[in-house]
Amino acid sequence: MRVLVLGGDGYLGWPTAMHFAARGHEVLAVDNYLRRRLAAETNSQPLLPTDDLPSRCDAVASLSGKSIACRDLDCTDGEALAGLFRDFAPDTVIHYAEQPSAPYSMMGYDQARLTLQNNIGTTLSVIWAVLRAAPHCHIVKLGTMGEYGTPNIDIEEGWIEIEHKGRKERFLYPRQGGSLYHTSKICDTDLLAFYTRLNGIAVTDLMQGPVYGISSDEADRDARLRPHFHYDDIFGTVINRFVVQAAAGVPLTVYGSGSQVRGYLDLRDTLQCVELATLNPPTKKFEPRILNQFTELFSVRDLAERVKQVGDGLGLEVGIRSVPNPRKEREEHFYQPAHDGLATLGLKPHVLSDDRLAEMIEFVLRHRDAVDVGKILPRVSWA
Ligand code: USQ
Repeated sequence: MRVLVLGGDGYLGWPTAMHFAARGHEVLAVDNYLRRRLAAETNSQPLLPTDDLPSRCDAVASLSGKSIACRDLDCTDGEALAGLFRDFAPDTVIHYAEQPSAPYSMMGYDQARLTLQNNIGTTLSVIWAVLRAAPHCHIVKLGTMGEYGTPNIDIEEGWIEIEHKGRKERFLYPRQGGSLYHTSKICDTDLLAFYTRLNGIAVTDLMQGPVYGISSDEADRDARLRPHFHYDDIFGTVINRFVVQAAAGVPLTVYGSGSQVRGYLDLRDTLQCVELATLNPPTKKFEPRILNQFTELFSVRDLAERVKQVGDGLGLEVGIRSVPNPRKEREEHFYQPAHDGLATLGLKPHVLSDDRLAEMIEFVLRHRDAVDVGKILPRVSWA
């Protein structure tokens, strides 16, 4: 297949490009390095520096003989993106080209505007590039479980049937984002649903939970192929942050009571899920397929205790502290999201084992000198 990866420089985009190239697909990775720029502006650089896309594509070619093409392009530029679709004629576009951080989106007006303009702008450009230049291309879009929030009823996979005054209708599941970032993804889903309803384009919207992990099978081959790994309060996700905190001797930063539950997954399972979605396009026309993408539920407190237990086993003395929650989120809440769709397509989850956590902590210990503890405490408040 011809696979276009938008956001191909990112934590998930780069391993995705390598994963598809390793399986013989023709891959074009596109990025304008927005996340790198925002990380530099907010002093949130990753643990280790990473090369730019052309250098990493060269490294893949010399190590494996597989080629990944790359382009520096702003995906909000609809004309340029449509031109790219015309030239490359993708069978699938995997759309990660978004500002991915909830805290960043809550910093102030400029960051709020950038998040909305970039995220909704890229999604609109992708839809129009498909309509204008590649009408049979399947859009695989990375959404987020955070679109649903934490409602006091079971969360379905994207859709819910509601009976009201004796009549029934099927709707997109009600959404309530916990940050402006999550709200931008809700808008993306609405755009995708609207244009699918109108034009019958093929869309899969993957509602993903927080991802953890340092590497992937392809990235393990060489240090130059590792994706960037954030542990700061803005771009780092919670398990990655706890692993670095344990290695650096900083007490784990549990926000509030730590009873918040989310659905987590290993980075390698993101790759599996995206591949399963790509190889099995949706069968219903005029409706996006929505799949909930996570493998295990944990509370933040459970995670902190797991990381502490594994870290202590490695001879570290890991502390846990409750810091005032900088976010406005429910801490005590019901959480029961369905996630059968990807399992039905064949997902074989990697669970969060003690070995996996130990491997991650040991990796960070080898790079302990690169940790800047000034990036750990939360700097952005929702208030
Ligand atoms: N948390 C802590 N301590 C920390 C960091 C986070 O207790 O040091 C808590 C947060 O309050 C939250 C939970 O851990 O309750 C998850 O936070 P996170 O920072 O790992 O995840 P989040 O900001 O929600 O965003 C991440 C990715 C985003 C993706 C989302 C999936 O950055 O791109 O969409 O996970 S989800 O959370 O399901 O919306």
